[in-house]
Amino acid sequence: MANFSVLQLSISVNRQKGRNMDWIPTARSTHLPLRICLIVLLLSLSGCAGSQSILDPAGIQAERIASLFWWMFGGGMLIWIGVVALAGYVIKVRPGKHQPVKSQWLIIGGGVVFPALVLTALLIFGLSIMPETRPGEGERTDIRISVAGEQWWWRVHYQTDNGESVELANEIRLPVGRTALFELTSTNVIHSFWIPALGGKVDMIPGRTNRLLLEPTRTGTFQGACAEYCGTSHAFMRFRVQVMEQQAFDQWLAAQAQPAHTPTTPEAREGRRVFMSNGCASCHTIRGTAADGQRGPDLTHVGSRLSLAAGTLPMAPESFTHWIGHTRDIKPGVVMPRFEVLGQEKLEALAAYLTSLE
Ligand code: HEC
Ligand SMILES: [Cu+2]
Repeated sequence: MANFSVLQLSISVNRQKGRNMDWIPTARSTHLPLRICLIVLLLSLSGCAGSQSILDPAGIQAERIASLFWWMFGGGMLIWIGVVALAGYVIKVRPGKHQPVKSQWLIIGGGVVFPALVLTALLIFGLSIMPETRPGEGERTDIRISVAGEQWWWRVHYQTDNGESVELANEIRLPVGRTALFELTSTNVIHSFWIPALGGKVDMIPGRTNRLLLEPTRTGTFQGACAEYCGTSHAFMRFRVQVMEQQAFDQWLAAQAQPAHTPTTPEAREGRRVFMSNGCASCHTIRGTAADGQRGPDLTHVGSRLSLAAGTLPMAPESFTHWIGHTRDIKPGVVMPRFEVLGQEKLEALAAYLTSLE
């Protein structure tokens, strides 16, 4: 946006100098579609970098996909330049001067042989990438994570070394340089699991288990999202991926496997009482307490998460009160009812309790 206003400014300066700049779009004379195109172009450039970009890969599989993209982009540019050059030539050339046989060869060569060769080469290159992202049966991997697509959040299970399964939600942490095998399922509609910086997207189809291998190459926080329209709040179905050093990852997973902390402050204790007596426990599990509901996310260590409600709100006590009091205003269509009736004091007690569940 800043670039756009600089452009406008320089145009108006040029106008004041009395130069003939009529051909350049100006703030007043530009057609609206042209201005919109410019804005969209500038804004879309900002999508090339950052934590949710395929052009800024942070994993082996994503690097392959990015290189496929650049080959296709470069090749496409060359062909485009060739076609434009030919079109320019056709405009210049005088009719009737060239031989029909030669132009026939041009049509067969450029219209049949050339595209067939280019497309075959691209297909072979594309297929050669597949084995690295699709694991074989029984392949050895460093960690196994199963992720189920819910409406509209992610149920995540880690398989620990001693065979335990640890449940959490909307967050995936991975050790750098290790291969992770994802087993992707759904019990409702079709979702699609996608971490652009780490690899390609894979659908989550009811009744099937799809598998995906990812191997991150650097630490950092990346964005994941559902890439298949799955209902009203599809756009709010996101998650964070944190790639960390092996030791930090081991500590984190060990902490996640523990039962919930017992609240220590009076406010947090009151929060736990409110939680247990208002039906929250019928939908949410907090390991180590009587709460064992399955409908919603496991909240045992919800306070340690990076975000709330599948990437919709930042992790903060205010987010808890805001979410619990206004679920359906924040995420239309969610199963969890709005608990505005509890009143601010009880909502704050709940927030104190849930924040303490680190
Ligand atoms: C009918 C089932 C149901 C009840 C009752 C319910 N919840 Fe939920 N809750 C859900 C579902 C489903 C989600 C996931 C919503 C989403 O992100 O799309 C959720 C999400 C949450 C989250 C965010 C979790 C995360 O990882 O992002 C919190 C916190 C939460 N609920 C707290 C509560 C509290 C406190 C109560 C009681 C006052 C409660 N819930 C009652 C179903 C329920
Ligand atoms: Cu979706």
